[in-house]
Amino acid sequence: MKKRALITGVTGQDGAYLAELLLAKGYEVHGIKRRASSFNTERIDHLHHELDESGPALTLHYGDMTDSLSLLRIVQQVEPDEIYNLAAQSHVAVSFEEPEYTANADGLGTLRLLEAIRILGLKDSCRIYQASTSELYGLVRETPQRETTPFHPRSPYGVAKLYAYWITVNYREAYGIYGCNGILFNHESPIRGETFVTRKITRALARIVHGLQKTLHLGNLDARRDWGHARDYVEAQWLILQQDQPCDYVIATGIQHSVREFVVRAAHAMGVEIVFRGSGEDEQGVVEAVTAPDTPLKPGQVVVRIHPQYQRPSEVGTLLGDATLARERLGWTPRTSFDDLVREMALADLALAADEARGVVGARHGRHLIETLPERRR
Ligand code: NDP
Ligand code: GDR
Repeated sequence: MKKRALITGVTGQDGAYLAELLLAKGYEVHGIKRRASSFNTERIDHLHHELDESGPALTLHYGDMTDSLSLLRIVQQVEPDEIYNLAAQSHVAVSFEEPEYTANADGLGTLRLLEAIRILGLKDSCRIYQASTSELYGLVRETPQRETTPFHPRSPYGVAKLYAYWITVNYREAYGIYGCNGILFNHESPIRGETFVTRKITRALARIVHGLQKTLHLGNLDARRDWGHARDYVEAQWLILQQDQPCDYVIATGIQHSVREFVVRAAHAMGVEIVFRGSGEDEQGVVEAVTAPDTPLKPGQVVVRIHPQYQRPSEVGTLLGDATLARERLGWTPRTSFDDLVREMALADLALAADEARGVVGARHGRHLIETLPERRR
């Protein structure tokens, strides 16, 4: 019997990598997508459209984390062995502008799924993974952060995720539901959303190199993050649900870099040279990047400007995780180094910008994933 998994947020970065991983492991995979006025399945189209002998590799259901009835119907219909709750309004800065929606989707959405499991009598057959986050730590009380570090979220997003964290723990304690939190630190990839800082940097620099964009505007260059690769992190999500006992785990690399360092590494991977001028604190500060004189890439000057629009009302200045528990109990360690992550993102976005410059329009997100799929699914 194939195991059945339900992924909320399957159209997002992690959803796409996780769907691919579970399909490769032989799961029957179902995903929830929401109705949109334009296509929103770009990252998973290569999985969704492919057929094997037993039907579509990935089955999609319309639903929304703010709509209890749709969630109840889908959980009843699919009867999953494992639910991965990845759906969320996941942008920290946006959560300051849409705090109520963020609380509803990210906080109450988790409650709705847990209630569906309970009401439908699936508590002994269905395990649930909750996509918790290092944003719970916010104003850090201990470095590095581990499972026992006190929480102090700094955004409506962080606060909504705090509710989701605790309601998962509560349903585990109150009803014996197998529910686990993965407290994941930032993880990125070539299919990362384009408004998160890493992808914003690689997209913009690549477009600048190809003459498609002039300037990159950024906020706090001195923010420090523990960045890993999404491909490695979805493996941890799966491992977390395979243990005898449910538990909560920090997933991180244990290495920290600043946004400024990310810019420099990405520029280096693209053969352009960054010259910093101005300070991160100075809103008028200007950072200039000049293409190296010997580079075959388009010569000229690249300007990175610090813009107050990208500063947050309350910032999380530094995050650094300690994933010792995950290493000891799950046997999980990150495989991708920071340099390899940056290089992979930089090269993918250079290729994308080159296509754009040539006027090629196509399935942008799915492309690199397809390359990692087994032959039969291509
Ligand atoms: P993305 O923003 O790439 O994906 C979010 C997904 O949630 C998308 O599929 C989105 O759909 C869906 N979604 C948003 N709102 C709703 C809703 N109301 N109903 C149904 N679906 C909805 O996030 P990631 O893949 O990067 O992250 C996955 C999860 O992990 C999120 O919960 C995030 O908060 C959390 N997380 C992420 C980390 C990271 O560094 N990436 C670190 C720690 C936690 P659509 O495509 O239509 O927008
Ligand atoms: P984060 O990721 O807030 O950590 O949340 P993001 O990439 O948005 O920001 C990281 C840091 O970079 C600073 N920054 C900028 N950020 C953005 N988006 N745009 C800019 O122009 C910019 N300039 C500087 C930010 O201030 C911040 O300090 C991500 C999301 O995936 C969450 O869902 C997840 O829970 C956490 O990671 C862990």
